[in-house]
Amino acid sequence: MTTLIRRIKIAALVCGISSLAFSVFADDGANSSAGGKVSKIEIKDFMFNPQKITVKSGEKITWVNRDEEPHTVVSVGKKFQKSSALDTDQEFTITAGAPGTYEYFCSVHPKMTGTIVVEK
Ligand SMILES: [Cu+2]
Repeated sequence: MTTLIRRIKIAALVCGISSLAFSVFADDGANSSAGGKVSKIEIKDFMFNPQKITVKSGEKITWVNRDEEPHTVVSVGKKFQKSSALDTDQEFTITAGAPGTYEYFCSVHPKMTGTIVVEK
């Protein structure tokens, strides 16, 4: 019961957020200089793993959903492009942009949070 109510509330939240996704992250000269390094974050058991990662600007970050439940990756403050709802084994990739600390969460399960630290 409570889960259902939570989902309805979250659905409303997602609708509010969904329209204006813009990207501070992409557009950084096609990231070729970083040597194509990709950091992977697994989504499993309703957690982002690792929950905190440090990458260099220009590197790629890929999330993959290993749960049976759909999850999303949404930047706090819309600092980078949000994912669609990721089904099982579906991936989402961004390119790290300006140095800084970026918090994100799953809009379906807002208690799921993670942090990306981008270094120069
Ligand atoms: Cu989730």
